[in-house]
Amino acid sequence: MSNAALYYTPTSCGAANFIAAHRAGILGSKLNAYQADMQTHKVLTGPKAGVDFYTINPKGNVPTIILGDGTLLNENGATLQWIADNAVTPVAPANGTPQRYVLQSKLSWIASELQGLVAGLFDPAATSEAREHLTAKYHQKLQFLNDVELADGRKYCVGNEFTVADSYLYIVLSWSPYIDLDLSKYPKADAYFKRIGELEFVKEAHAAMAAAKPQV
Ligand SMILES: N[C@@H](CCC(=O)N[C@@H](CS)C(=O)NCC(=O)O)C(=O)O
Repeated sequence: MSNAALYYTPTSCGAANFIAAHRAGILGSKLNAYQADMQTHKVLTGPKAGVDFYTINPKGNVPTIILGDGTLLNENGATLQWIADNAVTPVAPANGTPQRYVLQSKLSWIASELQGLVAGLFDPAATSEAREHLTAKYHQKLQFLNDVELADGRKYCVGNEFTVADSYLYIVLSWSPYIDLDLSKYPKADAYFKRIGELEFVKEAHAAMAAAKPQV
C-alpha cells in the first residue's frame, strides 16, 4: 500500500497535523505531506500539484489525509488520531486508556469550541454585533483554558508528554494576533503557547513547512 498523503497549509489547523506527524516520525515514511492553497483551492506541491483540491476533498478544507487505500479522512479529531495511531514516537496516550479518552475530549473541545469561535471571527462577512458576541465567547473559553485547564501550569494538555492535542491547541492559539486578541491577558495560556513554540521539533516543523516550494 502506498503512503498516506496529508494536505495542509503552513498556518492553518492543517499545520497542527504536519507538526504532529513530524514529531511522530512518520513524514516521508508512512505519510507524505503536501501543501494546498485555500484561496485558489489548488494543490501546490507534490505529485498532484496544480490539481483542483475539491477533487481530492469535496469539503475543500485542511487537514485532509488520503490513506493508502484511498480513504478520505477529514476533521482534526480524526486526522490527528490517525497520526497518533501510526506514530513511531508516541504523540498520544495508548488506545483504550482513560488518558486517550481525555485526549479525545480535548481534541473535540479545541475543534468545536475554540476553532468554531475563531472561524466566525475570521469570517469577513461577520457583522460587528456578531464579532462582539463571538469575541466575548472566545474570551470566556480562554479564561477557562487559563484558569482551569492550565491552572497548575502544566506543560502539556494531557499527561506529561507532548500529544496531538498540543499541536492543535498551539496552532489555534497562534491565530490570536489575526483576531486582535492579546494572549498575554491569559498568562498561563500565553506561557503554554510560547513553551510549545520553543520545542525543537515544533521549530523544525515550521522550518520544513516554510521550505516547501510551491510547484504551481
Ligand atoms: N471542522 C474542521 C475544520 C477544518 C477547517 O476549518 N480548516 C480550515 C483551515 S484551519 C480550512 O481549510 N479552511 C478553508 C476552507 O474551508 O475553505 C476540523 O476540525 O478539522
